[in-house]
Amino acid sequence: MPSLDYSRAADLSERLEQRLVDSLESDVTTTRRAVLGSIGLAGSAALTGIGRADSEGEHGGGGGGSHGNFGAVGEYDNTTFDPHEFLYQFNTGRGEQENVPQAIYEEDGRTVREFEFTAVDTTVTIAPGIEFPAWAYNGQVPGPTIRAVEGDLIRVTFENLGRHAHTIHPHLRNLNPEMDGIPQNGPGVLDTGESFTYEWIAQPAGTHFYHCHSLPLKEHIHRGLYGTIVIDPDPERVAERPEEYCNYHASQITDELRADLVAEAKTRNHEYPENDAVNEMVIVMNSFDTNFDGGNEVYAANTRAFAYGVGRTDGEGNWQAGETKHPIQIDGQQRQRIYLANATEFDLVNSFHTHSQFFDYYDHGTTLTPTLQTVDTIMQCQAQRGIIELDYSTHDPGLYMFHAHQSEFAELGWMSFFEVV
Ligand SMILES: [Cu+2]
Repeated sequence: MPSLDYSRAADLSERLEQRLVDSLESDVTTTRRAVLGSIGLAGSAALTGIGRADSEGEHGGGGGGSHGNFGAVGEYDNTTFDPHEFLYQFNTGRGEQENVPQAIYEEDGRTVREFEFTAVDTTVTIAPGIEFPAWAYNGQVPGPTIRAVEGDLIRVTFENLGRHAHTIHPHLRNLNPEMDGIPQNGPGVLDTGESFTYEWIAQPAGTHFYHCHSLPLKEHIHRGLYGTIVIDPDPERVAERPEEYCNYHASQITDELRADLVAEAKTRNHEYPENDAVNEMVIVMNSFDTNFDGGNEVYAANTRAFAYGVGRTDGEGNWQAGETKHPIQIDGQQRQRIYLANATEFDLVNSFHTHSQFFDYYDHGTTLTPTLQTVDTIMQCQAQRGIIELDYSTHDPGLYMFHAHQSEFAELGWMSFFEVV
């Protein structure tokens, strides 16, 4: 890819990141409006930024000039949460993630996928040097991605080790109100030290959301207590009841359509080899109110501002060892599937836009035929989610941007790239 100028892309990412970090550090009352208009803020006397745990003063030279202070912001120090690893961490009960104790076994003829969740108070790094005081499931934001097959039993043993009362509320078709994870039902909220075992039937197939339902709701969510539940369709059930997975009446289902739906279901089900051919990723759009004024200062895909932006490289797709900020590298010949959820608080909607490519979208992921075809932008309300399927097989290798098309969200961290190789 000799014609591609990776360093120019890196420069731009760094300028945006510099502006964001400078603004967060320079004034505790920074609002996102101030960040966006912050030319004059760069390099101003640094007050203590809220939530800034590490103040090593790595900002030499007084912040960004017109070309930014390249390298001054740089890489993330904290590697306990890696947004690149998070993309591919699906917890199915088989021990995928060290900090998520899990097991898979049969019980009364049903597959049980069991997980141990713990709510803790912690800090998460949202931009280089900027830490946010979070409440988190198993210490990470977003919380661990749970993955099950339609009809399985998901058993979550939940212990609250945080200083506030929490719950886990799943967006699933849940027949037992005791398991709904709200203050009014079942165990209600769990105080510090309390625990409860939630049991949910994995239904319907789709991309779902879970979050704490304690009050005030907006605070418990925006602090970080949320994650996704991916429910894979069961191809055998799809063969029996295809009309439940598409926008067709049972009388309109032909043998051909049925076969197509079953084939699609196999590509979505992690227990079928057909699924191996698809590159699957989880992206949670989230945001952070660093000064607790009820508006967000930082936006991200999977928590870290610009984590999928362009860092320094040799220009041939080889990122240097230890780099924590780089594009999502994908094989152009492989089908790409993104399980996308919106966990943004305070703003009504978030969005996902791809450059130079159009995609199919499955709203809530509950259908096997697209609910939107050939679009390059979708929006999601709070807690809305869906599946995006992308194909770059006809594209030249190189950098393809994707970002929120609320342009201010993009400038405040929610801007990313695929690197097609
Ligand atoms: Cu909570």
